[in-house]
Amino acid sequence: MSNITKVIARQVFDSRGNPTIEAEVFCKEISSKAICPSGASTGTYEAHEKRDIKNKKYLGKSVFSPVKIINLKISKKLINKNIHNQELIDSILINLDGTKNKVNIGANAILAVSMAVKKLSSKIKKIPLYKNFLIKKNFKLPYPLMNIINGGAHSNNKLRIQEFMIRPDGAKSFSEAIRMCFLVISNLKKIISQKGMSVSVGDEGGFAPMISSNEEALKLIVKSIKNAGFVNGKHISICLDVAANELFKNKKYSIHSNKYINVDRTIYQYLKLIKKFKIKSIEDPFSENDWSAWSKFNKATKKLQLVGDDLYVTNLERLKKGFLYESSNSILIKLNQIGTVSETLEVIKFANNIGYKTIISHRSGDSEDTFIADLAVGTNSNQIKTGSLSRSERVSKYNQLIRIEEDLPSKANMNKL
Ligand code: 2PG
Ligand code: MG
Repeated sequence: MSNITKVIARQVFDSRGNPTIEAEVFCKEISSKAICPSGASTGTYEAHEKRDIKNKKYLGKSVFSPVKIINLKISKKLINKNIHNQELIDSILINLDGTKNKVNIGANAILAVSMAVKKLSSKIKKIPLYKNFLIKKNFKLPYPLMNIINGGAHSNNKLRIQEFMIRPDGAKSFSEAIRMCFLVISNLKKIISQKGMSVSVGDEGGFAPMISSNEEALKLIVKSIKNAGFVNGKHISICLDVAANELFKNKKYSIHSNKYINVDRTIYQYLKLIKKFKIKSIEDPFSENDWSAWSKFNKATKKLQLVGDDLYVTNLERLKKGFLYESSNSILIKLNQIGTVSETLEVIKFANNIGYKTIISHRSGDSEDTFIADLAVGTNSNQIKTGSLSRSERVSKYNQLIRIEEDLPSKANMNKL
């Protein structure tokens, strides 16, 4: 009953309308499916996303070749393997590929299968997915980091910072956290439309008004927090993802304006912004290879949550380096940056051991798959970043967390920030 009998895959589409992979794993007539997400502002050290670059019919974006690899090669290797033995299955997938960055089979093919295996294992055990990870009891819910203004590579406005987020620090339950975000977002929508700007949304569901200054975006958020009846920095905190890889040239950064300035001046500008807008968390303030800038900034900002995304790419070796250099105090976790569930869990365990916070994250190209909601609860992660309260591929993760909250015994169950 718990041995794999079949693995199949198909090309489906993500929230940006690009092709992606859905894998389906079977134990006799029972099956589970999983869809691989895809990023836009990707780190250089991420595992490889395999596409049919020569197939002009889909502008080089189709995934028929990795789908074929699943149908023909992976399926053969996994038949008769015990569905509950995730580590063995993941190591078979890793070895079948045989490269460091999973360039042969593609991390997208491997991950879709790896997640489907995890899902089917919990289905056969008849337990919810969140109970099939690291934590076995005393489950807590993560704080949502909601990206309410989209810029950078996720929109076509001129905002340099990619994500302007809110985190409802004052919430005592997950449903209360969502209510607080809902109120801020509703007020933000009102303010933006009163200014005569469009309230259409970017890739992650946040508004993407045609503004160009970071400060202008931050002022809109501060006002919407106030209009919602909350205090910025107390009930709601402002958090950023700069995605600085995109704003880096010749050792200089163009984060605060379109002028490129050096690291020291960039840090000085950050410190001013943090103070003025009570910013609590910044992700990727510097580029993925600028380790010394990260360490300098970490020393200069003791209380700030400093999050490595493109810096670590959910990779154990890079996290160890960051720990050595004291580069940050938190790590963003994205399954498809590394490519298997087991490797992701290993990185989370290591982060826990060194006292780093873990933030589970979506990708800007995502799907109806809600795997990461369960992953956040099952690994006791403090936070989850999965866009705004719009676009179903974002809201589906929040809705899944609402269901998990209902499933848990007590309502006062938020994780510690
Ligand atoms: C990020 C992510 C998700 P992308 O930079 O953190 O918000 O974006 O998936 O485009 O890398
Ligand atoms: Mg990021």
